[in-house]
Amino acid sequence: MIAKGQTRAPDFVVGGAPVWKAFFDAAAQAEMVEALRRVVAAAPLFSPETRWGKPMSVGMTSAGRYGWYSDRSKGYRYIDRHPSGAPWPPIPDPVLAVWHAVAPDARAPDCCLVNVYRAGAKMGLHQDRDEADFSQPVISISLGDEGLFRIGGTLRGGPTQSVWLASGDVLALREEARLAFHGIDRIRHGSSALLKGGGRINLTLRVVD
Ligand code: MD3
Ligand code: FE
Repeated sequence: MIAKGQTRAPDFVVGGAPVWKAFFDAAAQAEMVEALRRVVAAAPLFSPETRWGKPMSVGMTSAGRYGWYSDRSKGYRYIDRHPSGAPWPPIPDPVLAVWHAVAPDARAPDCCLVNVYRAGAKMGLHQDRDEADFSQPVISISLGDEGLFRIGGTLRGGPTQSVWLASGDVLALREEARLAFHGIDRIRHGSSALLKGGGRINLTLRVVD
């Protein structure tokens, strides 16, 4: 469990984004996975379609007032209900605790996007710009198998840096990193024992409005 107001200096910075390695321990990671099982039971994973009609390889759902969604007809956006019509479940407390620990001055997040990477899943380089206020950070939490994260600048095609993100790692995207191009090139399937059958979960906490 993360104490509110717990602070720790980041371990390093990549592409302007501070990284905290193993911000929380294996017991806290398992607690978070249990909370996420309840989120997925209320709001089942789906594979959004890109703007071009191709299903993404990452399974997704959300918690909070808004969830991220995409389909061929309307493209990328936030919606206030799961595609089934059910309300999004609340953001679990242990997840909120991480936000308040690393972004104490930010507004409360209103979306926790849950990305599930099974063997072979990846996410191409993109910017996150469907939110209204880029002065608010995005906080990323990694769970399970390691993922190779790539981050560049605010222009597509510029130089990039890569770093492996492991279970319990936390990343803050703010200031110049908030609009950086970023993605996940590959997963080291089976590198963590946290999730039965392997896989990687990434949570991103966002202020949408
Ligand atoms: C840099 N997720 O959900 S987390 C995403 O691991 C997303 O699932 C990846 O990119 C994942 O949009 C990367 C790191 C991350 C998250 C949000 C960012 C980096 C970011 C927002 C702005 C800049
Ligand atoms: Fe992103």
